[in-house]
Amino acid sequence: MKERLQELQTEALAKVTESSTLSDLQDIRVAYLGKKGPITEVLRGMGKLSPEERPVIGELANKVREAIANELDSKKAKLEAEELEKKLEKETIDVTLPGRPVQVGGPHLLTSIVEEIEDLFIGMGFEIREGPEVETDYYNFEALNLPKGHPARDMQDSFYITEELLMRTHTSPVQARTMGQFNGSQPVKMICPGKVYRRDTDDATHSHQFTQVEGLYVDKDVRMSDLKGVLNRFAKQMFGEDREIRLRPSFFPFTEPSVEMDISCKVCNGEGCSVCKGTGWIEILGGGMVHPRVLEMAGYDPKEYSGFAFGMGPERIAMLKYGVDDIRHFYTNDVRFLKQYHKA
Ligand code: 2NL
Repeated sequence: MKERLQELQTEALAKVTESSTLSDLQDIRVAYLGKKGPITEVLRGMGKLSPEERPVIGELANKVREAIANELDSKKAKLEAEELEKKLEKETIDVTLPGRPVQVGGPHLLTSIVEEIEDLFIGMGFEIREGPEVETDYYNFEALNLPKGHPARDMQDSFYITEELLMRTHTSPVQARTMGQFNGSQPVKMICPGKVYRRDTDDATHSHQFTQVEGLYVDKDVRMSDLKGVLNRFAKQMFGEDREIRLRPSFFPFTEPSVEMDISCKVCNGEGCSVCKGTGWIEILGGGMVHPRVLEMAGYDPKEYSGFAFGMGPERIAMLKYGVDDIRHFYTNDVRFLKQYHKA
């Protein structure tokens, strides 16, 4: 029996040495130390031994069991350590590799232009005011001297929501609302930037949604020369101190008299070229003296108060300033277009 136990130990230890996986080890453990294993079998047969032999064999069996278990444990620890080492090696991170570039966004060209216009007029004492894009028929048309039946109110030209509600076609209703709030009690000096909507077919120069910045200055004794001075400062700050402006007579239902402002063409210096279509001048915006009926409807006495107003399209300003040839570039969001205008 002694020899049998010794044999078992030698055999088991040899197998442990040969084993190379954790599941091999588990198989060996079950085979030698399990309930149906040879050592258990030896111990079970101890009843047949003499009382002198029993403790000797018992002790030996326990030693053999312990020796095999120890060997299994230390081999297990060794295999686990090796496995961990392999895993760590596979997961190694090279911290010296250069980082992946991160795409950083920036303000949209249109946002930058609108902010530039805002800053410029804030510098001349104008306040910024915003209002709803869904407007009532009254503030969008009626209050601006565009009574029912006026050709500019054609259903075909505006996005109507109901008979009384539509997407605003200009930002002037924000100004009509502001004047109405003050109701003739104080001067108004404001600009209102924002989105406007018209039922146009999109092409290089038209977009069904575009941007407008309108300005309004109502006070006692405001004159056309004030309008000219403010617009002259705007044009020079926006397009360069070397630019000249001129005002031409025009027509808008909400101003009387009405004007359009041109700036001298920088491309040809007034000589005439393809950009200015041979005239030496480029149209920038429209404006005029607020129509007395518009003042009256908002609660301002036209005998006491006068005012000027103007409106411009920031897309057009940006197109002229940066040579953008298609208004749709502002709304299709091609990064190759957008990233050209990031300062940072
Ligand atoms: C243009 C011309 C204009 C106005 C806008 C205005 C507003 C009020 C009263 C009177 Cl509350 N006028 N706005 C006046 C003249 C021209 O815009 O070409 N815009 C792109």
